[in-house]
Amino acid sequence: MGIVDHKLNEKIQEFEEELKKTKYNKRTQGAVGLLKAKIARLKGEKTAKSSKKVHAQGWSVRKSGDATAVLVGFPSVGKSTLINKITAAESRVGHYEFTTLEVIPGSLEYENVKIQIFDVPGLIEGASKGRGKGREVLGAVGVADLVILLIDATKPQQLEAIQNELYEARIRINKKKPDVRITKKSTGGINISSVKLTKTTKPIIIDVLRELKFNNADVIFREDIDVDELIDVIEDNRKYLNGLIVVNKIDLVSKEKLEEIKKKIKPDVLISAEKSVGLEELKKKIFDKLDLVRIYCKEISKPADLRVPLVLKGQATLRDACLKLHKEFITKFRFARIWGKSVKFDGQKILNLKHELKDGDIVEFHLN
Ligand SMILES: Nc1nc2c(ncn2[C@@H]2O[C@H](COP(=O)(O)OP(=O)(O)OP(=O)(O)O)[C@@H](O)[C@H]2O)c(=O)[nH]1
Ligand SMILES: [Mg+2]
Repeated sequence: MGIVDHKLNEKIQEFEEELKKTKYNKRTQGAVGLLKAKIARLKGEKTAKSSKKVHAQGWSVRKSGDATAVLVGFPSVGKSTLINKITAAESRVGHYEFTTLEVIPGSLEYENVKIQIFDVPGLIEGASKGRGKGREVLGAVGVADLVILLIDATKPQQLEAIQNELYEARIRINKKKPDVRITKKSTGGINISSVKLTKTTKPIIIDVLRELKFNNADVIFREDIDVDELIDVIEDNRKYLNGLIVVNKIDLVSKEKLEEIKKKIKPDVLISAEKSVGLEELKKKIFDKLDLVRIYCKEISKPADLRVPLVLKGQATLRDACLKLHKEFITKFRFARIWGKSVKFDGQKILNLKHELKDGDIVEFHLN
């Protein structure tokens, strides 16, 4: 570590300690906001310095299939046991920690969709600062569409620790990107137009923007956000990913303990990978949470093959479908006839490529 890195780290630590000591209330919220902005700025400087290094150490992870999920959890929570059960992967399982040392991909076929699943080494506290294989694991998490947070039923406190590491690694789980637009300008100061703000104030926003080198900007808040979310928007390098909270090894705890866990961390699914309990429910939840749109293409006056969907993600349009099929489809597109939930009646003619498709739609393309 160079001398500059060292100084940066010291400064960051100093501010973080001050932040911890400061009680949050109306009177201190301005100081808290500014401290958070300062920490964000210093961390940004640090990353800019080390990003080259990190890149060279990263694994190359090849994505395949229709969507990718990654299993994240502390060492020995049963990630490899689980991937071996729900995919054809053969990842080593051990009773000791750090059995898995690289990314092991597996493939889960569900409802005619191919879901790639990554088994990765265990994450530990400090991972976001590079401890263990932290940076590499978090890098693999960043390319996934879904993060499966695997927690050991005998150690439910693991959830908070993992969420912290992901947060520090700029990954936001089950959150939408805030609807705030910042446009940088060369002069004119800071102009804010906004809905009613209840979690912060305009003077604080201005302080934070200035600290992060936005001295002239138009800022439009279309939703009520707090200072942390504001910093996320300003820095514009956060990843917003879907997440599932899964508790494993439920065979090791009593019914009462399990009820306690349910109340405390509100998991999406409870499983025992080793005893094959809850695995079908888990597969369904993975599929649902990926929010995929399956489209079935048909040729004119022929039925569609309902076994082979074209799989799109999230809010997919006809344009997205064209792009996935062949780039020429965009220029040659005349209209489509659609059967399914996205249209009012069967075989409706759609001319607009921006038309949003729904899961299960059957699409007949008419091209030039
Ligand atoms: N009782 C019980 N043991 C389990 C369960 N799932 C996994 N194990 C055991 O937990 C230990 C660790 O399992 P692994 O699958 O290697 O864990 P991992 O998360 O891949 O660990 P690392 O690769 O080291 O991060 C093994 O001894 C497994 O047999 C479960 O559902 N119940
Ligand atoms: Mg493993």
